[in-house]
Amino acid sequence: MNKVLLMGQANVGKSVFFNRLAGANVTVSNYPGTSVDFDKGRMLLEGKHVDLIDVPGTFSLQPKDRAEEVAVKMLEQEKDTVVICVIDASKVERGLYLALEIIERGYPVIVALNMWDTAKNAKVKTDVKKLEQILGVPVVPTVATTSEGFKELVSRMREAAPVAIEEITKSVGGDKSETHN
Ligand SMILES: Nc1nc2c(ncn2[C@@H]2O[C@H](COP(=O)(O)OP(=O)(O)OP(=O)(O)O)[C@@H](O)[C@H]2O)c(=O)[nH]1
Ligand SMILES: [Mg+2]
Repeated sequence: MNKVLLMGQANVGKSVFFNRLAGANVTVSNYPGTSVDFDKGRMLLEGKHVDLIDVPGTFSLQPKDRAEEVAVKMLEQEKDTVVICVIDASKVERGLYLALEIIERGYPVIVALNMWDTAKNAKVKTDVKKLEQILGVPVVPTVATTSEGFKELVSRMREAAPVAIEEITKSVGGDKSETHN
């Protein structure tokens, strides 16, 4: 794996993530043929420098504007990548749609439940372990503005691996024969 994509809806904290994870040598580029800007940097992962990209915010993988089109293209162009899918912890169900779409396409994903502080203040609780079981990918609560959870996030990126979508269907009860109580 030589690239990490930060993906998620608008305003979930992707750029704060990017600034925390990327060291120096950050460059801003135009996506070829568009006026859509994106930041690119490098992060250290298990002793190796890999590219880190702050992908434009997108609601889903069915693009509704140029920026979303770029987000989808960036994902599709990458083979050897891990996706950090950033979700607003106070609106988990909203962000899960995109996370599931990315997982369904076979990319290794790790989910960051960001703004965990805001969610906590609003008394919005998420059963993180349960969500991990359902999705089959690592889920880590984070507060990007303070770096809370970042150590765990980075150390668990190696656990991100492609998931067979049938496994998710099973875990949400789609296949009753596989349900154990
Ligand atoms: N309380 C709290 N605020 C956060 C957290 N992470 C990010 N923010 C704030 O949320 C706002 C949005 O953060 P950004 O990083 O710009 O979000 P983004 O996902 O890059 O947004 P777009 O680029 O518009 O898609 C900023 O004001 C951040 O300071 C967090 O974990 N907790
Ligand atoms: Mg941003």
